[in-house]
Amino acid sequence: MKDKSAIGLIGLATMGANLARNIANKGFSISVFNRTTEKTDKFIKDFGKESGDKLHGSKTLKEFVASLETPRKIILLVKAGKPVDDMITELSPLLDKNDIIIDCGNSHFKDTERRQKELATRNLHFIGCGISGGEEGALHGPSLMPGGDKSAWEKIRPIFEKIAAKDFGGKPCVVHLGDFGSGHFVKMVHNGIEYAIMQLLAESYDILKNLGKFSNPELAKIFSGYNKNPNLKSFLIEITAKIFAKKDPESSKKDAYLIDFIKDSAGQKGTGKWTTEIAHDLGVFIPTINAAVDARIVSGDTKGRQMCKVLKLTPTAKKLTSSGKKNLITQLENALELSIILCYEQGVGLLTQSSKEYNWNLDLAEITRIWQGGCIIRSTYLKNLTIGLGKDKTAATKIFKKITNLFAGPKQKSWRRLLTLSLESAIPIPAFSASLNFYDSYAKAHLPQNLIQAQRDFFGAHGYERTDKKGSFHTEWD
Ligand code: NBP
Repeated sequence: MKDKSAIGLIGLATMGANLARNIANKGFSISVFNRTTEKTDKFIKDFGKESGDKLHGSKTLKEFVASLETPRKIILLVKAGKPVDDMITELSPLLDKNDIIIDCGNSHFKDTERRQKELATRNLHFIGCGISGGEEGALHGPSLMPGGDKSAWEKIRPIFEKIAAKDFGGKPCVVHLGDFGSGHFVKMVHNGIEYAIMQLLAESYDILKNLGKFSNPELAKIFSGYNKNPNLKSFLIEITAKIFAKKDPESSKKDAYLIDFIKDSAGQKGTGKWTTEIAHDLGVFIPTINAAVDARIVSGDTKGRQMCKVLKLTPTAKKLTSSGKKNLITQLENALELSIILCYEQGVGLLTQSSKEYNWNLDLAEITRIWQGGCIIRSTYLKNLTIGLGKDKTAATKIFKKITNLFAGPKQKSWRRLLTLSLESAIPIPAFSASLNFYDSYAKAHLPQNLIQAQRDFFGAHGYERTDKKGSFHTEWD
């Protein structure tokens, strides 16, 4: 290797390998290293020639570090948690003042803050950068959510802006979000929203399949139709339609669809759980995200579900007529539209509160803008949200009115009707119910928590506030 590489990357699993190829394909020279050397060798054998001579493999960390331009810029894409700390411990003694480590894994934002502070004591810069888009995004253009050291960001900016996806206006889906763990926090909230939308789509599938009795090819058509609605058009609905059309490659039967052979217990890695934990800590109401995390938990409780097979279900819904089936498709589209809008709303609520709590000064319009391309929750609705959260107050008010009107109209009626029908059919709809509860809780002038306050004062003398006078009051209730 004659010249030193512009950037380095450690961790050649799905994300790292594809991001390294993306960087090289965009014309930047990059050195790569992986703990297991065979993976590096295979990667260089498979893709070393893909972008001319831009990709270089290193067998040792020392060789890797020596191959980089200074200040060195090193992306980590290793498993989140202890592997990130282990890697930093091994790597940092080999680095020089002002070198930059960028953790692009799904790290917890508090770990990112700790790592940035520790490395700063050794004059090393640290950036915690969320990445979304899966393997395809990493290869062709992900949404990147960096937070941390601003001066270090300026040094990696030209590369990151080139490799990122583009928003609807053609700008790169990357921007420096704030200090410390802000980037990883924004990625965590992105994943929370992703959990909620995926759960709403899973419930839609259950309703259409078990209440509407639609076949897989019909489901593919229905979801493709939903994807024409400008408020629903999104990556997740697009792939959902494709999933129902996929034949089972293992089956000899011609009309066997893969979806019917997949176990019904979903996994989770932690970002969803972290989102619910932090929302409770900060006192932010994100019921659809919470419901989605719970739904994955119950789906994974295969033992408990097996034991509960003795429980009897007594659905009361009638079989749908053909016009009932047609109505169901529309009712579901309306319910999905409103419920998904509220998933984004809950995420934005959590970001707003975290920004205040941690002094990040997050630009919400910019966050929703960088989610417009490359990431898993990309959708055309985000265009509205970016305007609604932007600095042009007239445009924001117009969008806000448009969205509020959407909720006030007949779509709300069909949302309620759909939920009733699903409950009467014994179809669990935790995310749909949570979304409607979110709406009703904010829209209602009075909540019944006056009773909770009275109960707390009754048994614990906690006091209560009155609606007609200022101050705290206590009553001897008994
Ligand atoms: P994984 O999360 O599966 O991690 C595998 C990589 O970590 C391999 O390169 C492995 O090296 C390395 N590694 C491990 Br495990 N322990 C290590 C250690 N102690 N020291 C050094 N290297 C170690 O890979 P991934 O799915 O590509 O994800 C990478 C990061 O990106 C994760 O934080 C993930 O949560 C995040 N992310 C993933 C996706 C996705 O769609 N997969 C999307 C967005 C973000 P080895 O080859 O020697 O075992």
